[in-house]
Amino acid sequence: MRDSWKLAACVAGCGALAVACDRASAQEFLLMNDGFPAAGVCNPACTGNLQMGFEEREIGAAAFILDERWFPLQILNVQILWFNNQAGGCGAPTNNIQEGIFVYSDLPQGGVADPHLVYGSPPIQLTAGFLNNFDLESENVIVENGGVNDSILIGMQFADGAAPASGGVVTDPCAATLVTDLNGAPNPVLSWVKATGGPLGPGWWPMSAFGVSGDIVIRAVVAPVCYADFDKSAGAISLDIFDFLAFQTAFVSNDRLACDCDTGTGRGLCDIFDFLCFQNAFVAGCP
Ligand SMILES: [Ca+2]
Ligand SMILES: [Ca+2]
Ligand SMILES: [Ca+2]
Repeated sequence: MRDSWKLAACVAGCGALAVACDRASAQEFLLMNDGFPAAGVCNPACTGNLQMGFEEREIGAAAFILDERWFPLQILNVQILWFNNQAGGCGAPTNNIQEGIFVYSDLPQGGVADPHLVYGSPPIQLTAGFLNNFDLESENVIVENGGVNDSILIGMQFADGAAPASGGVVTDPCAATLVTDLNGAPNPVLSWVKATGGPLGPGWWPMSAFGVSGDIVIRAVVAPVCYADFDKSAGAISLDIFDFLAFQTAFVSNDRLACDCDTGTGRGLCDIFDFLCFQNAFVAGCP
């Protein structure tokens, strides 16, 4: 990534995406750092920054900082906002096939070394203007643990960016690219670039190091492999009274993992249905 050559653009109608939440066997959670509407419906418009500085082979990634209760977890869907400067007179972009989606456990530790790689997809086909949804459920992508930071990192690698690796300048101003939001970034380690070169040199860098203040719009739908296992002290995947107590503690503190067990009354709302949901999950047991 050469610079944060940014272009404010209308990303209207950035996809009407329904997230499936009704699987009987697992609790699913949408992980997102960005400030776009969760359902991806922008009415009348969403605005973001097109990050045009990506070069071939570079990766833009979102990190999700969790805690040990979430693991092991399965990545069910990855969602990527992909857009070009249509508001500036560009037609449909021609660079809609990119290298792939990569899932890592833990955060980058600095330098060129990747965090532990969990999954890499084949090349992906994107559609500009939409929050592209990639269903990975059949790929059985399991993150056993989140490393020392209890985190996952999900990136898209460019095969065809707006800035070719040889030049370092934007040669295709109508190329589609990854988007960041405009309402700031609460945490500088949530959005990352794996650079091949540029002013900071090759390696993993927070996007803020390039002057980007927003959050990258890459999201994931995940499901803990054993949702009810809130207390890990008895060893991996074992259910006992301590899981009930840990759930109770989490519920009282409005913890998301507890209070989004049931989202029938809305996300982030803690009520009796979450208790019932937990009870059902506990009784259903673990794989
Ligand atoms: Ca933000
Ligand atoms: Ca347990
Ligand atoms: Ca709830």
